[in-house]
Amino acid sequence: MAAMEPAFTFAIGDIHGCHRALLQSLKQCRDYANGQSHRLVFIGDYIDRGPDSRSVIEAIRSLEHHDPDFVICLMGNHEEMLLDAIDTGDPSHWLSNGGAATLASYGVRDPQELPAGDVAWMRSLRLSYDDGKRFFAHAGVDPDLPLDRQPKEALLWIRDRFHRSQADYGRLIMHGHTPLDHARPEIRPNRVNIDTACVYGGVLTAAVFADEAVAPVAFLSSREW
Ligand SMILES: [Mn+2]
Repeated sequence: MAAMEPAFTFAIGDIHGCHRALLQSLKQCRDYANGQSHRLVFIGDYIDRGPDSRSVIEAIRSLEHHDPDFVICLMGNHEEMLLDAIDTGDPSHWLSNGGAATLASYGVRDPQELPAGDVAWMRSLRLSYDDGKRFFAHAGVDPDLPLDRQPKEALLWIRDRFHRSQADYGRLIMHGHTPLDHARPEIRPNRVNIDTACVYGGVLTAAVFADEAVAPVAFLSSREW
């Protein structure tokens, strides 16, 4: 039997090792839900650049472990870069995109030394999530393809062609991946970008969904420092 629809869904943007902002954001979500059922959808990019990727992974895995039906964890392109570093033996691309901060948070010098459990968890992450009203993916979607035939490359990496598109997908696309300047999410008729650049001095955003409305009914934001 499918799990009952929760009263609220919270979609949380790119975290990038900002553990303190994540804890604040989770508290804001709990306070907003005020004891009512809620689902958490993490948009990916848990690691890299910020101060404590290891604790971010630990916190999110713990949430998922305790409530697997109501915690949805998407893969980001940074998780893919880490996995590629391990699989190819060449970490240069990952390291040039903030991977060193992740290694430091684990106290290791080589991606091969990362804990097997955390690496397996990253491999297990889903690429998208469709709740019937919204389609969640880290970077967005290829506007020329149906939602059920999206390539991994688009879901994890796409930018301009998706950002420019005014296509009606039949779902509101919820995404991150491209950091925004003004610490405010970008709201368009067909998509909402919630990467408010936490790790660059912005905020971590949680979009709130409730009732029958397709669009977010609120945004909660928290800062790292
Ligand atoms: Mn990102």
